Amino acid sequence: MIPAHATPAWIGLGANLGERAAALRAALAAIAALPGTRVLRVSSLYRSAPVGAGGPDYLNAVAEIATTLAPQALLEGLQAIEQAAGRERPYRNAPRTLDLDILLFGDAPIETPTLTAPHPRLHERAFVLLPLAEIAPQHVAAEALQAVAWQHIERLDAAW
Ligand code: PH2
Ligand code: MG
Ligand code: MG
Repeated sequence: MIPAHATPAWIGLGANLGERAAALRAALAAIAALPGTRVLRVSSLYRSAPVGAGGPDYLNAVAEIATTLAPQALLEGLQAIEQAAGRERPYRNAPRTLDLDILLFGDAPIETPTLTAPHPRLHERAFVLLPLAEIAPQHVAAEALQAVAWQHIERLDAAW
């Protein structure tokens, strides 16, 4: 049971190395297993070329969770899941087996040395905005979608 004081949050999932869909599936299960955390909704899978980086195409999705964890504890839980998936960080925006980003955490903005929410690049990226709009249209303005409409991205029909 997740109590009423749980905070809604939206997590961006991405991978462009290895068995991408399997990694995202495993990540969802691991997120659901974090203390005090439930996965409420999950978008479709989306495929796109890396934005601002090189390497193979990404698979991306967005999940809505409810959690009693504090933002920093959630961040550390997500980073542990990335590590367990073999995430390496040789340089900025390097291809990765798994990337889990806190996009939104509750209503109030968060600004700490380790975490900024809403995610600072949320509105620049179709690979975040499209899956987010699918499960949380209240958080995505039509103008934001129009601004990224030039970015090539494909929603996969395949089930998770
Ligand atoms: N993540 C990045 C950089 N570029 N491009 C796509 N298509 N999908 C991503 O998840 C992504 C990216 C840094 O986190
Ligand atoms: Mg990212
Ligand atoms: Mg990240």
